[in-house]
Amino acid sequence: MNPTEHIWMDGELVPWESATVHVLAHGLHYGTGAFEGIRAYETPKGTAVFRLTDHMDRLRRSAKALGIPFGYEVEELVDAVKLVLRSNGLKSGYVRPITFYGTGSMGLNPAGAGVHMVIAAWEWGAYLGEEGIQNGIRVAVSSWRRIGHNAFMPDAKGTGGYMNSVLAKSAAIKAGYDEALLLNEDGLIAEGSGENLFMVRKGVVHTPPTSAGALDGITRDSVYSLLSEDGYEIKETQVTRTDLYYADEVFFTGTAAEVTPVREVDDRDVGDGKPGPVTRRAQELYMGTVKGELDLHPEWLEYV
Ligand code: PPE
Repeated sequence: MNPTEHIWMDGELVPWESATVHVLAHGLHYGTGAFEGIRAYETPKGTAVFRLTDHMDRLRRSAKALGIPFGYEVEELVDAVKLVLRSNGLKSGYVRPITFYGTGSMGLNPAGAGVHMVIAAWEWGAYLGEEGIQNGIRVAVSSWRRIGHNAFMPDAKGTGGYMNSVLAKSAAIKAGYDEALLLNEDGLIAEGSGENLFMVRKGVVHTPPTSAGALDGITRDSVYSLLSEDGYEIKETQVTRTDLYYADEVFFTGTAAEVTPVREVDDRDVGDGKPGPVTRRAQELYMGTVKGELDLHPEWLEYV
């Protein structure tokens, strides 16, 4: 990770090294926080942050669901992100807003702990490798189940829930795969450790619903619209592990992962083991849109 110059912390820019938190912060002990992952791209009209307002609105929603006080207007945070990008001279990059409980209270009840809001940005290349974007990645169904709606909130981006993703990701890497695929308690596909899943079978594109334990991904929503507007039949469907073994194409979507083809599931080739035409089209449409080369959804680009 390459440090940048400034991080925005509770309303002001501070030097990267000074953006620190006390070791007794509530969020550190209990995972009481919410975060976002956003990307900014260089476009012909200058740097644009992709669906910035939608990301900040999801942060507000996550905090609301988790009961964390949110002392900002979404617009103020949108401006803060632009300031962070400008002050660091970043033409493109990854933006990480996070809100969490700080010090002032120990024990599970967070009342009395201050709430912080931080926005950092840095350059971040292909999340699952450039090779993965080109030729696809190898994934395996995890022995860890995706956190369920009875115990936590898979569709809120709460920091504590990510221990579930970390366990699944680490086990997958240790076993020699690139990424983990998580089932929910009913054995249906939820999502990857940090990505949503799409599957193509008999010409129809499917993605699991949020009720199956998937995050309401903004890339998922974007790719859904782009493919649908491009004429593809696409729907939210419950997807089983076997569906993936029979699928013609599988791909992941996410801010960090963008559109990453999956070439193997559980040591079985997906289709003929190479990224298929729908996956390629999704990549073209998505990357063309975020980079402002296609003018399909100009409202998604928020210029710095
Ligand atoms: N599911 C999970 C669990 C998830 O973390 C992400 C984003 C997605 C789906 C896709 O959501 P969206 O980015 O709105 O399309 N994961 C973020 C963090 C990854 C990380 O390693 O940290 C991201 O992609 O920025």
